[in-house]
Amino acid sequence: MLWRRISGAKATFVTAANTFFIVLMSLDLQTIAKSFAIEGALQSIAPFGSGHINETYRSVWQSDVGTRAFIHQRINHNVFKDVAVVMKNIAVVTRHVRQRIAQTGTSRDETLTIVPTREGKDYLADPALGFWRTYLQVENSESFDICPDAAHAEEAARTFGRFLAYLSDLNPGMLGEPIPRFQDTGLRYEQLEAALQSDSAMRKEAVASEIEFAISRRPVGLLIMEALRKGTVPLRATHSDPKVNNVLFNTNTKRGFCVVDLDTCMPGSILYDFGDLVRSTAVPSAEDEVDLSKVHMSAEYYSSLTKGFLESFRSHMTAREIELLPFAPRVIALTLGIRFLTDYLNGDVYFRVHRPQQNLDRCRAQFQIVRSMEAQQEYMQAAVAGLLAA
Ligand code: ADP
Ligand code: GN1
Ligand code: MG
Repeated sequence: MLWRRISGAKATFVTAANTFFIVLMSLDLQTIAKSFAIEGALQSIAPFGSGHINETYRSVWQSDVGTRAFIHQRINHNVFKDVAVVMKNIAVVTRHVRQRIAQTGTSRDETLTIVPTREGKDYLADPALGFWRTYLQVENSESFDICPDAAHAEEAARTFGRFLAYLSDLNPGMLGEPIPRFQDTGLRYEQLEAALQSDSAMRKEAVASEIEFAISRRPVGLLIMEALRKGTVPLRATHSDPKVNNVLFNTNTKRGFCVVDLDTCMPGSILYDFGDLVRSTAVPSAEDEVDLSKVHMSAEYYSSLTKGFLESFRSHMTAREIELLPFAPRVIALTLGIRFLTDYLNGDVYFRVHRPQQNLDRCRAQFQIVRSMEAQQEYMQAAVAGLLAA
């Protein structure tokens, strides 16, 4: 398919052989950008961000009122089968958060603003070009793939905590499940099993120790789902992808003020959100780091994250949520490691890869994070207790 070839060319941008595709891509991108209700003249459009799932571009427009930037995203239809559910959830969440910011929030917080198509729809669905949406670019903002320091960690957690607090009175039933059973670690084990059975990419032999690792940690892996199932932790409206690069910081004040990447907002446990925040933020190495001696959870970052999160979300939490809080990062690192391993076994069909074995390296790094968290479990519990007592 033409668009696939064009997208593939994006990664190898510079070679002369790709020029033809780059020109076409930019024409298609212009068509896409111009399908949305934006005033003025399009000045430029270029790739933006570094996510594993969607493709993100930034465009700049000039009009009578000045220069404005927009974010265009191609929604990954392989991952998000029902784009209508994704976009409805985002509309519900942003409306709710905007109301809460106005009523109770600090004035510096913002949320995403969907820019409709010229037909007034929340997204563009085109048989050749795919599914696209557009947001206003949040001005004066920056995000970090690797958290720069403990102060940013604390601020990221405080910002996610505020976001969850805004959502705390949204009936989770108002949200659909854009990816069914997304948070369910039990399902991730089932998917690993299925991948092993079919061994479609014939990679099973190489990952015996990773499989053994995953199986040996199963009881801890199921902790959050069991609590949800028994009803000992509540089902809430959650973000479900609170990576550190999904919080925007103000470039001047350095304060967190906007949570983005709302594709996976859905009913679930906030333990998943806290856990994912810690596993992505408190590990100051790349997600696919191959030198495992560099991969560990920073106790300092963990404490800062816990402090920031409790500060803004503590008043909404139940006793059981607090009890499980120090275990959540371990559950989520294990779960994500299993997801990377499964995708590696399936031949890299879900997470975007830029080199062979990247998903296996990502899996190994997550399992190394699990080991690091296991070694620091007592500290993680004591830090929560200490902060609550303070
Ligand atoms: P992905 O699902 O691929 O991670 P995101 O929605 O997180 O895509 O977008 C990628 C990056 O683009 C984010 O990490 C953030 O830095 C930036 N970004 C996304 N939306 C906006 C926006 N509306 N304003 C400013 N930056 C944004
Ligand atoms: C994906 O879209 P992105 O890159 O923020 C994934 C998350 C993983 C994350 C790991 C819909 O997030 O679940 O935790 O990669 N998103 C989806 O980096 O699967
Ligand atoms: Mg993202």
